[in-house]
Amino acid sequence: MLTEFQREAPAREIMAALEEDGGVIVHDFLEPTQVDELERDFKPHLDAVDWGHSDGGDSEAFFGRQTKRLHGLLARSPRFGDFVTQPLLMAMCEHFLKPRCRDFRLSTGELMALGKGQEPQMFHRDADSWMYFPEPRPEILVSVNAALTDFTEENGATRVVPGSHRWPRDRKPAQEEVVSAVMPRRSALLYSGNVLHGGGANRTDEIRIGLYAGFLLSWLRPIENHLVTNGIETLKTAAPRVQRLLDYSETGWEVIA
Ligand SMILES: O=C(O)CCC(=O)C(=O)O
Ligand SMILES: [Fe+2]
Repeated sequence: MLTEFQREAPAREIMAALEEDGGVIVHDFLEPTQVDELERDFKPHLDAVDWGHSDGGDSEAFFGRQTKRLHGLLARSPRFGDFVTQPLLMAMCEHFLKPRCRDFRLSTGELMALGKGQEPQMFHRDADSWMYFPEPRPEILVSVNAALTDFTEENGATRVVPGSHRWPRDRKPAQEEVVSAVMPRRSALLYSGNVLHGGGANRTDEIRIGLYAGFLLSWLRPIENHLVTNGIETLKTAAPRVQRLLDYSETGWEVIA
């Protein structure tokens, strides 16, 4: 099961449930104005690309055909900086990542839109992007998928297999072990990089939009090169804590400036 919390719940209770089940739902995670502003900022960028377009890799087998995936999100919305540094996410990183690194980094920020006819995504573990990591693998990645629209059973709510972050690699989930992260707009799914999950099928005319951020041990290489996807000017003017999370440093970039 996925335990559901209000954002005001004690962080240690949320982290304990996340540790136990590999995922939790947090309601009212985004402020009403925050979700409106993020949606407004991203909309023209989503509208500008075709379905099936992913600017972070073109593996249709993994992402699907009726989906849009956008990166470089700080350049598209300055509010993305507040999103990725909000206290509950930082508490999650402190809890799961800080014991294994001096700091943590954003691996990637991704806007995940699922359109009509999107097929269910294969179950996977996001931390498998770092395949070479020795097993049993500790928590190296923890993520949030925040609902910019309602997530329903019909429109593609993320499917999660609670407890599977502790399963042997080859164990497959039975149907009754799968839970859909059904949640209203403004809620968020927090989950372990080791938990089996995948996007659901969208059998509606609605577009389901999730705002994803994955946080990684600072000594592993992020999926996204934030300097390239966002551009130097965006990172140069970001708040210091956002710069640190996106691994911006003063030196190096001037050679291409
Ligand atoms: O769209 C979703 O709900 C999840 C997508 C996902 O897990 C992924 O692309 O890694
Ligand atoms: Fe995933």
